[in-house]
Amino acid sequence: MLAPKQRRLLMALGCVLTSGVVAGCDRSTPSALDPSGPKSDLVATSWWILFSVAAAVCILVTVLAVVPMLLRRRRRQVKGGDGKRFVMICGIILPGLVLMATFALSVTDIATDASPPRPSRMTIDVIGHRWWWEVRYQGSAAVTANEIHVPVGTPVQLRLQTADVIHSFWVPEVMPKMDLLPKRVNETWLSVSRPGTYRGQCAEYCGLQHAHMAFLVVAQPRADFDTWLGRQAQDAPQPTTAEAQRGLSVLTQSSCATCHTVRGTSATGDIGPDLTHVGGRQRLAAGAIPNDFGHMSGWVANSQTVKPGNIMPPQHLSPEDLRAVVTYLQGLG
Ligand code: HEC
Ligand SMILES: [Cu+2]
Repeated sequence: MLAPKQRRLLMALGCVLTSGVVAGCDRSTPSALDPSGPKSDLVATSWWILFSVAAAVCILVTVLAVVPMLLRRRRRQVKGGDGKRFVMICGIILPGLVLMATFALSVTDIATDASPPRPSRMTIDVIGHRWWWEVRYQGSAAVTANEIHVPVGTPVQLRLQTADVIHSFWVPEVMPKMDLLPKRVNETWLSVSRPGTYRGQCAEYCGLQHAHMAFLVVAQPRADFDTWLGRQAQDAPQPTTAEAQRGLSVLTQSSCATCHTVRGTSATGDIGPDLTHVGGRQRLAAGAIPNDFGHMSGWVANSQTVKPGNIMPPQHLSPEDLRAVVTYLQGLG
């Protein structure tokens, strides 16, 4: 029988272990062990190899430590051997071999990760801002924010830069982290093997709203992607209703235009996200809120309640102007 103190200790240990396992079962958080691309396949495979090696070493060492203790308890004679030889083999040679093998694995993985299997035909510039992502497609007028569409199964070249501090680009199911460093362009590539939407996140603490610096990677069949890109490259559609027309005037005549661009209008600011096709995005403010009339109105009226400390100040518009500008922006699909 266990003493009460030991029993309590055992129960506490059980709770810690099971809560760890249960937390790992949450499917809504993207996991690097759920790969959907060649780069994340590489990460997941090497994770499992390293985990198995570490687990095997852990079990071996535990057995080697516990068995002699049990034998001594039973007062059995432990055969004395040559201690030096044991230390030489199990303490130096064996760990050395294991470390060399895992090091070799990491180095080959880094080399494989560095270059795409096929040359990429498309380049996307991603610029990190506090606290959102600017996305530009080379060879196209398309500019978007916090939503990166790519054709499925095709390697895409990424050029990562930052407009302010260090950020880190991470899409757990698609690719490992890559930092965005001031005054530097970090080149990497990305390929998604299955159509779908994958959540990415800034993985380097960059200030107050770092946690609200998410983005989506949307992998589409080639034809859908081409349609999407063609539309994004166009100027904003002309307003068709009186309400939307009023919204356009509010946008171009108030402070919005000093920070935001809507291509095809006189708004050409470059502090905030390009709003030319903002109505078509799934979420606003780097994943913080869904993109619908209500959430966008709340954001424009006072984004500081949604994302305190972000660069967009509260906008003092009349209720009619607010409704008009949001109607106009929601119509920019
Ligand atoms: C001082 C600059 C500034 C002004 C003025 C400004 N904004 Fe912004 N806006 C920003 C920044 C920066 C962001 C991104 C904030 C973030 O996600 O952290 C933003 C985000 C947005 C977004 C969300 C875009 C997206 O894709 O996530 C909308 C919509 C928007 N602004 C509309 C407006 C409207 C309408 C006005 C005028 C009434 C306006 N803004 C005035 C800087 C500004
Ligand atoms: Cu960041």
